[in-house]
Amino acid sequence: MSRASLASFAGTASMEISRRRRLFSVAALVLLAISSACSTQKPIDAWRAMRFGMFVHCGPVSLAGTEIGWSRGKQVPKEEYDELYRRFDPKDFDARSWAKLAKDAGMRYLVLTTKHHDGFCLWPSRFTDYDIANTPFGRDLVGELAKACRAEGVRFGAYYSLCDWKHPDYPLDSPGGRKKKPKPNMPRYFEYVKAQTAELIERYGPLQLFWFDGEWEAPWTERYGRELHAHLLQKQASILVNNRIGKGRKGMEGKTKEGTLLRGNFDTPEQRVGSYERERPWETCMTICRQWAWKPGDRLKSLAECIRTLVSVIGGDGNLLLNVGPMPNGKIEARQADRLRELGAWVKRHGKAIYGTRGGPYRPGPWGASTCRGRKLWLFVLRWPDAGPLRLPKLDARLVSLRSLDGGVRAEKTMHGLSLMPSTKQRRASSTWIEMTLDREVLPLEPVEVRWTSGSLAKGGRASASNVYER
Ligand code: FHN
Repeated sequence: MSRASLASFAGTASMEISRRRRLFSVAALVLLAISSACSTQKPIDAWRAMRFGMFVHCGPVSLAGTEIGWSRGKQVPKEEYDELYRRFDPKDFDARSWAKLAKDAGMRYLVLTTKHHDGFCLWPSRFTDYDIANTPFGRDLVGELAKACRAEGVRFGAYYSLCDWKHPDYPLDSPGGRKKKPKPNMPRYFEYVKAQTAELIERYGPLQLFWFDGEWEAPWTERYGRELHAHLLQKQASILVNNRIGKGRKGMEGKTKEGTLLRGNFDTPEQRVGSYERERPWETCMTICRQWAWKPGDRLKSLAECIRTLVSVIGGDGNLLLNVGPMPNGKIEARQADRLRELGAWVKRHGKAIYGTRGGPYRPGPWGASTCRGRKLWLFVLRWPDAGPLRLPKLDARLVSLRSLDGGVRAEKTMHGLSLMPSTKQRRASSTWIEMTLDREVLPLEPVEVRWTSGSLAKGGRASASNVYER
């Protein structure tokens, strides 16, 4: 190669190197910006963006196949229930497989019952002998699962019951406290709660959250809640807590109204889809079967039920915490695991319309639900009218484009908004996914009801006024 061409080759090469260096530094700056944006995201916003988690109700009660806590002194005599731990040996427990199942299900966080109302502790606690260290299993189930979740990139949270029907210092010995303990000492029990929750953070933290429960019973007070919250924030400033740390939760609707009572970071509707709410974070907790803990032959929710629940919850701007109850051998029952993997495949396909989205602006209803992010708006049509189109009311925005990602839908702009007409085949589909692009950010738009007429007129049934779906 001549000197001249060598020089020009070298010149080109050095230009190429500096071009790559420039590209690399731009890429590095972009990554830095993304990572700093993520790291500056508030914990509650990061949690809400995850939208979907796994709840796990686990304990020696799985040997009886009855409900955790609640069956103590009912289906299972207290003395027998309190001795189950001596036989508790989940030999096939594999923390990594639980964490991987959560991930395969599309669940971005996992909440484990570290201590339920029965008082048994799934970790070797310095403050009690009624714990996993004193079972044939002997291993630190909480520690192994926290580690496995970290390895799988699944955030880990601890369910902890504030009531404890076994602990001698907690005044009540059963739901509603039919009988009192002989020498209760609630102030000392409160110290035990503080010590154990601090122990869970120190041993397994940083935890994403504490999922408190059992607050409804008389011995727990707002004052205890406030003191416990301050105590935990001192241990871990980023810790999230649900509204059950205080006394304001209204039943299974799970909301703590704005006011003087301690609300924690999110509300907790239980075994139901929470009402549409975008101001206050909330999470529906629900069983994939009927029982929270393991029950042989329990009824398992269908895939369609799981999808409808997930869509309706995130469409209402909530998170879904879907519960499994592991078997006494430590495995999650194959049919529950299969259902979760089926659900995971659906979630994976629809992920861009789930993770990091907000609910609305079309409010959820029998028709389905919607989510949004930026100028994108996604519809999940879960049930078309029996005949005719689904009519969507006007939004205060211009529709730039619409794509039916499952096909089979014809869209028409009308003076009232949008008319979506499915093909015969699509009308029977369990879910139809449609992506819309608007001319502006979607989140600020005023939410609207979708007037959904089941089309019973088509069957000559009684005239059904259009059903505005009230949550
Ligand atoms: O009594 C518990 C029940 O066992 C379960 O843990 C649910 C989950 O949130 N919470 C309580 C019932 O409200």
